[in-house]
Amino acid sequence: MAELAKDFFWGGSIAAHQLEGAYQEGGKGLNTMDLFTGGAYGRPRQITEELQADTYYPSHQAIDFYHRYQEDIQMFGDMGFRALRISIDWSRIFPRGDEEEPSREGLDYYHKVIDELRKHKIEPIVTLFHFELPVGIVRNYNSWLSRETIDLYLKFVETVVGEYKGKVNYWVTFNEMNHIDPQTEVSDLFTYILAGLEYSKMQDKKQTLAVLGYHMTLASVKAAKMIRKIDAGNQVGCVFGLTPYYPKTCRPEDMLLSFQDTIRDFYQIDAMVWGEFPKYKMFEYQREGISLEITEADRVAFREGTLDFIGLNYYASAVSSAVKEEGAQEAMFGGELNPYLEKSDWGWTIDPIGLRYLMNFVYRKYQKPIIICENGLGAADEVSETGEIRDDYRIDYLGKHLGQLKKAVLEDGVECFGYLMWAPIDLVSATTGEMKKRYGFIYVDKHDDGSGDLSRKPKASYYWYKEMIASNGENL
Ligand code: BGP
Repeated sequence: MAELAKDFFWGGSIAAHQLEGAYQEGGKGLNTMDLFTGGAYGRPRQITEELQADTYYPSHQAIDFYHRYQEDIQMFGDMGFRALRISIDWSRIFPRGDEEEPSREGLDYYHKVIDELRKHKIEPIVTLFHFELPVGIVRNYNSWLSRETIDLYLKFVETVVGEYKGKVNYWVTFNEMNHIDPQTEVSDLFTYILAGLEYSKMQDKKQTLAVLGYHMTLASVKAAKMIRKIDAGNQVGCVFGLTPYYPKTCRPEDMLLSFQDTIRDFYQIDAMVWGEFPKYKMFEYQREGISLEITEADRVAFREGTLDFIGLNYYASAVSSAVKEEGAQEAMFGGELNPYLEKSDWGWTIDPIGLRYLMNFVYRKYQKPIIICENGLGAADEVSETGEIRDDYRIDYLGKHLGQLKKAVLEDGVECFGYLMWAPIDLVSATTGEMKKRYGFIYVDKHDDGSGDLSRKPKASYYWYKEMIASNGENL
């Protein structure tokens, strides 16, 4: 049987606000995630306008990667990682978002992280926006609702891409902007993490979401052109968090709805791959009374800023049912739960075949190289009395998903150049703010009540993934 490429990017994915901590060190400004409190499954995180005393903000210390990156990267290196997706926190480089000059301290910090990765022969894949939006940009420029924010983002992009030229070859413009869409009844969660704005407080919701989504898409295509201009060897991608929807029955209405639910999150990818903001989306906006300002310069930007690769974050599938039946259970982020599938303790469906389906769907649509940028299982791991962490359920989850990835590549011909597991080390959950929802191969002694000595320890899955990489997926 054919094999995966010898240089397949096995590795993991992390995001600054979920693990760095040190929120007031190195000249860092406040970003929106620093104002997001802890929550739990069924208890949403709260957004505070200012920092409040006696309130727990998980990002402030997180797992202190800021000071411990050497130890952590050493462990990733020992596992044989070939790539690590990190994010650069915008508020470490431009603390308020609109300074004339970037912070030297911030730039130097990421030099150290990137150098450390290179030392261990780990390819850095750098995300330029993984929800770390300087608070000053929300307060003074109305977040992504203004075009000034696009310019500030481009200045940040130009600064960091220029700074790390020759050291970083893979850039990701945005993480999961697709959660912004006027058709989606989004919660405060997604509009807050992407734009620092609360959905429930928006005046004209559909119009606001459309403008946010459009401006972020435009920022991405402009950045893509800029990144390649700085170094023609740079590869530019954008990462999308996608959910395949299955029809509940073969009723044509269910089939149509499942298509609509799945494809809803694709308009930005269409724009970034086809080089034009989609006509069908403009048609929808017209029908909905939404107006967008699209200039001639925008049109040129779309044509010139297409993607080199597509990053996929995949966690779960869902079910579309045109007829609401009694007893049907709602899935976490839309649609219904699939009665044929198990779910995690946080209610996320576990569907390995969904990964193969999604990879095929995306590849057949665009025929662009794909990289899996996130996939993993959040679970409440326990340390046994003898000090081990036996996360066999995670090994089972990852083994099954990787088995499907292999089929997508080797049987279906999907061009996929890497798998970056979320998250190789326990860190703060984006949706709930918990430490209890652990994803890592590496256990971190940190708990939601603030206790723990932050020590690191390999789990059973650590050794499993290491062996899997050594065999280049042979043993799956
Ligand atoms: C994705 C985000 C990540 C990550 C992941 C898991 O949407 O890109 O930042 O957190 O979801 O979600 P959670 O941490 O809420 O379990």
